Amino acid sequence: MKTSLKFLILCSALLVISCGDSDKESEHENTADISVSTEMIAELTAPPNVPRGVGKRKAKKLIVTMEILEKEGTMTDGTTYNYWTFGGSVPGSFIRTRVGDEVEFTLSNHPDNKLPHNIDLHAVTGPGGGATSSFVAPGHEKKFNFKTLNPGLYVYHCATAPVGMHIANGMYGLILVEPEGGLPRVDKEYYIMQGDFYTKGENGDPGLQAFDMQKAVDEDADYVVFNGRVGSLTGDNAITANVGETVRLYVGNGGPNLVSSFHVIGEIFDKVHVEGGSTINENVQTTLIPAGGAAIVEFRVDVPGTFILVDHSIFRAFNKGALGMLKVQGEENKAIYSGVVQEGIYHPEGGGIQEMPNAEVEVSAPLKSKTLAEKIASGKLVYAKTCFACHQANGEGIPNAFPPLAASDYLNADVNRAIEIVVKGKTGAITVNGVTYNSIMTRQAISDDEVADVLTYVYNSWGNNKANVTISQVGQVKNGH
Ligand code: HEC
Ligand SMILES: [Cu+2]
Repeated sequence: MKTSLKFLILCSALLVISCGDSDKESEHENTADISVSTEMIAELTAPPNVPRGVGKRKAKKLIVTMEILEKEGTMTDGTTYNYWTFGGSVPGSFIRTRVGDEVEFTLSNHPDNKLPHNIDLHAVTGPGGGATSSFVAPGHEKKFNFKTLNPGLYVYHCATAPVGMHIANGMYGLILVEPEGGLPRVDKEYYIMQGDFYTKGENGDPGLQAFDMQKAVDEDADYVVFNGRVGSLTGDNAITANVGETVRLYVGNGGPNLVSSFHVIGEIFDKVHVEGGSTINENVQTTLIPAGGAAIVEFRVDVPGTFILVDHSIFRAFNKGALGMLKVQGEENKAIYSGVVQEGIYHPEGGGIQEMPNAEVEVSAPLKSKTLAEKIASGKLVYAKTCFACHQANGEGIPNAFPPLAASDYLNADVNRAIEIVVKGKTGAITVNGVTYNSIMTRQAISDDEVADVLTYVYNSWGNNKANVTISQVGQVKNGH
C-alpha cells in the first residue's frame, strides 16, 4: 500500500513536469518514474506459446490473474505425475510486460488444491519478489502490485516451504519485461523451460509416480525435460518455422537443481541475451542457463530440416527427456548445407558411428551378387560400425531409449517398414514387444548395399525371422512409397 502511494505521488509529479509529453519516455532516467494512465488485462499463454509483443504501447496498469492448479499429468507414455502448476501448465503461463508497467497481480489457489502456495517473481523489486504478499491457502486469493523497473527475461516460482519440492513439482514460469518500444520484431517466438524431476520409481517406471525427496536432495534426477514432460516438443508437438525466418526462443530453467547447457543441433545462435539481461552475445553454440535463470536466444533458419533442441549434458537429452524439435520447412540451400549425408546428423554415442559414408562404397555397385552368408558377414560389420551404439551388441537395445532389434515383433512384422526406418529415419511413438518408445532415429548414412546387408544380418540374428533383404527392395522403398 505504502509503495503504491509513493508511486502515485511520483507519477502525478511527473505529469506536471512533463506536461503530457509522453513520447519522451525514453528520457526518463529512472524507470520507476514512468507513469501509467490506462489499464489492460494481460494476455497469458501456455508453453510453447508467448503472448503478443508490447510493440510501441505505453506503460500501463497490467492486470494479471493466475490460478494455481494441482493436477495429475503425463510425464512420459505410461507414467503420470502430480504436477503443481501456475495456470495449469508446466512451466506456468507466460507473462509479457514492458518497463514501467504497474502489474496488479492476483494469485488464486483453487479450492480443490491441498496446499498453500505463493509466487516469487524475479522481475519484482521488493521483499521475496512478491512471495511474502502472495502466500495463499486453497480456496483463497491474494492481490499485490509491483512496477517493472528492469527489462529482461525473468523466472518466477513458488517459494513456499519446502521450496525445492514446490519447484520440483513444476511451480515455475517466465515473465518478460520488454524495453520501451519492445524487442525487435522476429517471425517466430516460443517459450521453453527446462526442469528436473525426481520420482520414487526409475525413469520410465509406469503408473503415477510420487515425488522423491531424497533423490531431489541428492540431485539425482529421473527426468530432465523441456516444458514439463518427455516429448512436449517432439513429433507433432515440435515447434516450427520456415526457411528464411527469424526465431526467438525464450528459454528458462526452473531447476530445481540442474543448470542447462542449452543447444540446438545444427544451428548457431545469432544472438543470445545472456542470462536474460541486456548483454547480447553473438554467434553462440551453447548457452548456459542457470537454475532460476533464463536466456533469450535468436537465430535465422537458413535450411530446412529437423533441428534438435537439447541440454548438451547429453545423457539428459537422450536418456532423461531433455530433447525437443524445431521443424523447418522450405527450399534447400545447397551452398549452406549440401544435404549429402542427412539432416541434423548427430550420433552422440561414440566416434565409430560419426563417419561420413565412404565415397567408394557409395558409387561402386556390387559387381556380383553376394551369397546370404557373405551378406550376413558384411552386414555384421555395418552393424558394428553404425547401429551398435544405440541398439547394442546383441540387439538388446537400452530400456526407455533404444528399442531392441533382437526378437523384435515390430521388426519382424514388416521388412519394408524396417528398410524405411533405416533409410529415412524414424520419430514418433512405436511399440516394440509391448513397450512404447517415442524417440528419434536419424536417417542412416549408408549405401543401399549396406542397408540390405545390415538388415539381412539383423533379420538372421537373435531370434528374428531370417528375412533376406535385397538391394532392389531397398531401392524400391527409397524411391517408391
Ligand atoms: C543414434 C541411435 C540409433 C542408431 C545409430 C540406430 N538406431 Fe535404430 N532406432 C533408434 C531409435 C531411437 C529408434 C526408435 C524410434 C522411434 O521411437 O520412433 C530406432 C528404431 C529402429 C527400428 C524399429 C524398431 C525395432 O526395434 O524394431 C529398427 C528396425 C532400427 N531402428 C534399425 C536400425 C539399424 C539397422 C541401424 C543401423 C543401420 C540403426 N537402427 C541405427 C536409434 C538408433
Ligand atoms: Cu507452491
